[in-house]
Amino acid sequence: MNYLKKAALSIAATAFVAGLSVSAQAVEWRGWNIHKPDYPNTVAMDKFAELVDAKTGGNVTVKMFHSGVLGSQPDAIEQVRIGGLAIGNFNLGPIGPMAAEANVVSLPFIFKDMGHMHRALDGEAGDKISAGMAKIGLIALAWYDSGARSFYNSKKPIMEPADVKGLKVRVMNNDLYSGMIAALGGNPSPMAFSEVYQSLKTGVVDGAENNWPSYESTGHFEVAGYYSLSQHLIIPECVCVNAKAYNDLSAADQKAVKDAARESAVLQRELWEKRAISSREKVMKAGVKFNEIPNKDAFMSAMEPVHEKYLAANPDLVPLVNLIKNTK
Ligand code: BDP
Repeated sequence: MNYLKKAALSIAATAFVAGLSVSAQAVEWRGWNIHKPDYPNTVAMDKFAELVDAKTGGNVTVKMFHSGVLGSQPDAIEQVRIGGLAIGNFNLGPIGPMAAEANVVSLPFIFKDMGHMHRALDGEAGDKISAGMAKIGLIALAWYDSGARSFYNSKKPIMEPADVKGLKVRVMNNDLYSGMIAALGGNPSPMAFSEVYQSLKTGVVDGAENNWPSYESTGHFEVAGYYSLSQHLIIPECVCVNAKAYNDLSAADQKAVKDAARESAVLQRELWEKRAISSREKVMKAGVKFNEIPNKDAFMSAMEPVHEKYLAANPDLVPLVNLIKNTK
C-alpha cells in the first residue's frame, strides 16, 4: 500500500471512529406540550429546545410536539416517567396524584399570590417538591408560571360558595379538585383539557376553572361567558425530564440542559405576564361578564375541609404545608 492510500485510509478510520463516538453521544429527546403555537409555554419550550442544542453543541436535541398531539397530560406524565417521552412542560396539578409532595400546591388558596408561590418554589419547599418528583422518575429542571385559576361557567356569576351548588364543573384529574368542587356543593367532572370546549358547548358541563390565558386560548370564553375571579388555585408548572435520560448525560450536558430550562423559564414568566393581560382584554372585548368576588374568605372556609382531609390522610406532609404557609 502506498503512502497516500494509507493516509486516506487512516483519515477515513479516524472519521469513522469520530462519527461513531458522536452518534453514540448525541441524543434526540421528544418533548410534550399541551398548548397552542403562540402560547407563552410553547414559545418558551421552543426556546428551550434551541438553547439545549446550542449549549450542548448538538449532543442533545429536543423535538417538541405542541398542542397536546402526543396525548393527554396524565398520559404524557406517565410517558416521561417511564421514558417513552423524554421531556414535557407539565402543570403540577396532574402530577400531584403520583407524587404526594407535588400535590401540596393543589390545596386551594395555599399560596397568597404569585410572589408567595415563587418564593416558596425557589426555596426549601421547592427542593422538597422536586425531591418528591424525583422519587417517581421526574426531574424538575425549572418552574413555569400558570397564573391563578378562577371559575367560569355558562349560567351565572359566582359571587359566593352557594352559587356553585348544583353546577357541573370540569376539573383536572386530581381528587383534590373534585373534593374542592364537592365542598362547594357542585358536581365535579374530571376531564382532559382537550374535551372541555365541546363539553361546555353541549352542556355536558356548566363550567370549569382556569387562568386568563387558557380561558382565552381554548375559546372557552365563547361558550362559558361568566368569569368570576376566585383565584382559588395558583399551580406552578415544570419543565420535567425523565430521570434516566438526564442522568445518562455528561455533567457538562446536564448543566447545559438545566441552564437552558432556567433561561426558558425567565422568558416564559415575561411572556406570561403580558399574555395574562392581553387574554383578559381579549375576552372582555368579546363580551365576557366578569365579576370580582367580594368575600373570598367564604370560599377559603368552604374549601378548608379539603385541606383537613388531605392532611389527615398524609400527616407526613404537614411540615411541607407549614413551610409553604410560613414562607414570607
Ligand atoms: C392550563 C395548564 C395545562 C392544563 C390545563 C387544564 O397550563 O397544563 O392541562 O390548564 O386545565 O392552565 O387541563
